[in-house]
Amino acid sequence: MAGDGARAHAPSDLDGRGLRIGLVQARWNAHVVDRLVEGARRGLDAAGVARDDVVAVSVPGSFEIPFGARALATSGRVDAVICVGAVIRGETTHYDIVAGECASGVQQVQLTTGVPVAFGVLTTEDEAQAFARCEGPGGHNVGEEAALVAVEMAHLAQAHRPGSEAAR
Ligand code: DLZ
Repeated sequence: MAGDGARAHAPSDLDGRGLRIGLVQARWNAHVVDRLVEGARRGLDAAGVARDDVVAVSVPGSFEIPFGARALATSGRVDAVICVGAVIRGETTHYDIVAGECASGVQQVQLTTGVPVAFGVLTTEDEAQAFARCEGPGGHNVGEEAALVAVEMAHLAQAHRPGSEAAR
């Protein structure tokens, strides 16, 4: 299991003001996912993203997350998308399919649309592992981390957009 030292800490000067962020939330394992959403919103608040600039949608399960992410990414309404969901092996007979399709679908969406998509989807052996990754303020919360990733990558995408200073 990855310790704290293995996590990619976000730059301390992340500034999300003016960014529009999509949030895709799966309804399966809502007791876990709701905590990831809280974490994601905490991260966005901390980065200065305005609450009105967050476009949230829910989808039935993690298998549908890539479709939700693509809908937002191609809408022209967001600079980046955060996905949150929880696939728990103990409760999911086709865990590998749901988790694998979700992850590769999300990657495909960001690479084909050019809109960054942060992967805040838990894939764990059991519920205890899931709860350890969606803690409250000050604790480890993958949703919060994904929010900061979305802000960082939105800036990267903007900086390298054709016609931008860095793209010349
Ligand atoms: C069907 C299913 C199962 C068994 N387990 C999970 C899960 O642990 N986490 C999750 O997000 N979704 C699960 N799903 C639902 C699928 O993601 C999907 O919604 C259905 O297969 C319908 O396409």
